[in-house]
Amino acid sequence: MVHVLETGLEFLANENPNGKPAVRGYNIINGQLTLASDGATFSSMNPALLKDHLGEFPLSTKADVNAALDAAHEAFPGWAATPAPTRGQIIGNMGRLLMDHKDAIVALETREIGKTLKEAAGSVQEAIDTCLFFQSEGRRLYGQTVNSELPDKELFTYRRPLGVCGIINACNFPAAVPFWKMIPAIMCGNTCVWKSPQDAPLLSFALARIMHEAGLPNGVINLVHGKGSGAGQHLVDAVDEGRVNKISFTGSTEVGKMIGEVCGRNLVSCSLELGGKNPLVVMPSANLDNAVEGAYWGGFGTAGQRCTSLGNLILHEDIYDEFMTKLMAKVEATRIGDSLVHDGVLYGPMLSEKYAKDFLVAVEMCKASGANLIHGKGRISSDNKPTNFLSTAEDGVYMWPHVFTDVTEDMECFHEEVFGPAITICKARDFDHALHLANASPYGLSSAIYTNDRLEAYRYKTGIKAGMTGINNSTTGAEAHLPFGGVKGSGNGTRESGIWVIEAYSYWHAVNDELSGKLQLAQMDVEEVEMAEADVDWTQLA
Ligand code: UN1
Repeated sequence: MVHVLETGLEFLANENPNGKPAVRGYNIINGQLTLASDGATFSSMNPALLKDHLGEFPLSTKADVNAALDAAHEAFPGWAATPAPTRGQIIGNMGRLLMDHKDAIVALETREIGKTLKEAAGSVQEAIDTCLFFQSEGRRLYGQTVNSELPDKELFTYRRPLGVCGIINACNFPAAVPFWKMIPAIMCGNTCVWKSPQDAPLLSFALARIMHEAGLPNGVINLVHGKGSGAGQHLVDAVDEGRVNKISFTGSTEVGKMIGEVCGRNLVSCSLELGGKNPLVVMPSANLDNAVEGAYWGGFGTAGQRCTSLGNLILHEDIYDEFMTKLMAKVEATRIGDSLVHDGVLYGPMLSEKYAKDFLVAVEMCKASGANLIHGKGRISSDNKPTNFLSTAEDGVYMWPHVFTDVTEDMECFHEEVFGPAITICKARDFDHALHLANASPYGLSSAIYTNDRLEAYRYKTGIKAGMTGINNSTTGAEAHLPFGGVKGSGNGTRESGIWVIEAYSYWHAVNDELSGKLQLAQMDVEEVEMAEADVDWTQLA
């Protein structure tokens, strides 16, 4: 076993059509490169060029996850005792290294999950922003001094780390989201076992190496690759075994509920960022061109594979026809392809074959719901492709943009998240109806309204039940220093990002220091203040 920084990259012999190498990927446990205990591996493939093999990665076993947990437990006391400003300095180094390597990391993200270069750059920038924010948070991590009700006694509060955190993220924001989780976790003094997303192991491996290069001590972040149902499940099972003090998960509502149950029965804290069916309302006073831009981007940017992507588009009946004409002109002209090869594409392939398969099932569900499919024909192929499809269809997993109209509240597709390039459109009679529809799905992650009526905007932001709301903006676009998360089926109320996330990775420790040299009992030995008698009749002044 060698330390992660003592080696270069190890390349495999196979030849890829784009001339790019495939690597031997490793877990990183206690700073060491390790394979799966039984030697099993899985492949990472480029979804825009399915013959492009990025590498082979360990299919981690229970023993591997346990080894990672051992390392995280061992590293915990030393890391928790490291001054928070020093922890912050290492995090700052991570941000600076990411800036140095940004172009390569961005291209790698695009190669591994097919996001456009522009969007991959956004995701990597969000990771950088998170590092720069938490670098200085290491110099704060404030507690309070609190006045005691007794003399010669001081009260204090301190933030303490929770211990070993299990980190499980989805592959759609493979740089931003794990950094949202692990950077505040380690800033607070926790250590982590990170189960990388099955469809983004190489990017995760690169990021974990950069973290070590930044000065991260061994064992503070331990990376294990594998499947959600394999290594991910082993990590969750370890909660039942008393070996995990926190789980942070981004993924489906179904899996999130299972994790919440396991954590709940063990009284272990969990952060859950789950699905969404994000509504966007357009009212007659809106700037329609601007609203069309926002809806189009929210629905089809990232091939609709953000948890903040537009779900239900709710159009006021007075602007419905005009809006639809403008929207469909854009949808029909959508440029789709591999952004490593073509400029100006709105979206690339699905994140992987698995996401493509699930998306096609969801499209069938929308049809079966009774929604009216006015645009979109499933998977793109050479003889079934939209006008501005730029790549060779069979090279990757590409989907048409899909538009469903005449969607009503009683339909399954109104309530179910469709993770991919599809929007479901409803008509609203008036503002109250639009707000009702916006609140009627089981989710509450993001939401948006386009209006130039200030009272409507006010009523929307006070009436909507969602973790995030855009006014005259699309449903996406969270920033690294604002709280990110949802309510209802979108999560358990915990937040990522900004100062708010610190609550998720620390607990408050109240300390009292009795200086009087005697036992003074709170509530009981507190001197009572008598009120004085005064004889003024204030009614004389009235
Ligand atoms: C996600 O899809 O899990 O606001 C995260 C946004 C991004 C983050 C999305 N900044 O869409």
